[in-house]
Amino acid sequence: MPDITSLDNHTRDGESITNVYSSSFPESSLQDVSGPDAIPGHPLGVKPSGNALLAEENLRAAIGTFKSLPDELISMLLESLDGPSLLRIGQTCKAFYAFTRAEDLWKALFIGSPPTSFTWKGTWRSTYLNIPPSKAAILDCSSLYSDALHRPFYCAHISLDPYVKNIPARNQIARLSNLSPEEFQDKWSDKPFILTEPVKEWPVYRKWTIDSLLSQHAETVFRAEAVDWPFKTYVEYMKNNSDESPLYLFDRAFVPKMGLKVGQPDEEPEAAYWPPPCFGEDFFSVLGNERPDRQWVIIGPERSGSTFHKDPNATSAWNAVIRGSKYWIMFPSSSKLPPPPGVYVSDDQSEVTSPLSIAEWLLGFHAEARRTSGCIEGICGEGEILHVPSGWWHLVVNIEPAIAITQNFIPRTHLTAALDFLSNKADQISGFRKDVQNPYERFVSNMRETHPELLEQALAELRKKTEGKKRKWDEIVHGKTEQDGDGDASGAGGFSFGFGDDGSDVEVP
Ligand SMILES: O=C(O)CCC(=O)C(=O)O
Ligand SMILES: [Fe+2]
Repeated sequence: MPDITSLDNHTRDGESITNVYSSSFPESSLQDVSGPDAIPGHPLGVKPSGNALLAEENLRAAIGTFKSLPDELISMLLESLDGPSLLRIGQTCKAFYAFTRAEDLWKALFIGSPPTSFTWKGTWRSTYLNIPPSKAAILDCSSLYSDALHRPFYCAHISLDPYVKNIPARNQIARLSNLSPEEFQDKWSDKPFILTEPVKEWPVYRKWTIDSLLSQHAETVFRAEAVDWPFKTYVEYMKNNSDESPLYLFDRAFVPKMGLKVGQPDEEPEAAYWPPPCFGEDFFSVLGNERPDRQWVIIGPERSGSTFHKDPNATSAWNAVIRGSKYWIMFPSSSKLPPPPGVYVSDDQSEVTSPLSIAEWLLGFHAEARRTSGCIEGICGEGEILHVPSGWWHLVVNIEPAIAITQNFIPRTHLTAALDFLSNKADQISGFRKDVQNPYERFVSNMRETHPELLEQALAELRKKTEGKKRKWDEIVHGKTEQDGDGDASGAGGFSFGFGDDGSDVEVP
């Protein structure tokens, strides 16, 4: 880590400022600045851009030639600087000081060259520069007006209540005490639901708290997005950060790392937890130790969570909350349905683009999503487990600090979807070890040995689906070509035609 502390030797001279929100946030999202959920003033006093209209002074005037660039571009240019350069440019004027205080810049520097040993100090900047929090300068930048600088701070402090409360009855996720394997297979494998009983039987439900994990695993290194930190460091981070998108601990190797035993209690008396029997078999287990990643421990502070995605390899999943609670918002998907509001998908569905943070999505799209048909919402509380059916979109946010275990699986009813994915979306397959070549062929060959009849049924279903889509394609292409009267249905003349939907489940030749 560079020794650049001396460049940050300013004195604290900020004061708390009541914010006036610009028109870039929807009115419904404005917070009552005097209520219990009041958003604190920006630490440097930066205000939203709209305030510049009536301001007498504007610190931006001092940035010279850079004045002609939008704030977002200035921030992007700063991303190419190293720590000492950021500190130097931050000393040229208050406006650049505020720009160079953006936490994302320091987070990227930290992740790009992680120090071998460090103590979390409440911000990425203080941690990277190794500055005691009391020594970090706070200049008064209250005459600087920038949505780009203010928005991440605002998003890190909005109350989640308006989004997670008052869920309309029509959207409420089903809540059941438990299910039998038959009920799951016959009625529930395509629907999200919450079970309130099974997790309460697990030893980890009785034993795990952040403190109990800390006492046993303080030095155990877990993966949290791009970093591998000892648990004690992650807990320091969890308890003291103001990130818009808090770093999320998501570790797929927690079972061996924590020395856990997993299995049904009649077979494994020392099991720490077991998949609820209602979910039935997981056909990926035919791959033995060549199966893709399947289970994760997930730990994060309030506001951490997962932006919209579908689970890998067309698997279904369960997600069990051991401590805390999670708000879920989910949508079914099909080639005929658009993705959820504010989510954009490439034609082959390989790339999903949604606003950068969960808070920004909630501010901008939640109201529309709640009105959209198919929307399912719910809160999965401590000791409850939620089912995510194969192919469903979901966004999840922790309403309080949470510990969860999740597991992905292929149930009988989604075997065809998994075969379809593995054979037709080979470029999107994920979670397999690099040395596992051609997962589709391996899966089919192991299924043929262990479950030949089921495999034949699923492959026949897949062929039927593929032929149906091909027929539809031919009808549309031929119909269009005949109507156009050019007489050439081969398409060789450069005529190209798309369904215009978000991508079919089966590639059409
Ligand atoms: O608990 C969460 O954040 C949800 C995790 C999730 O969706 C996943 O593991 O796929
Ligand atoms: Fe997921």
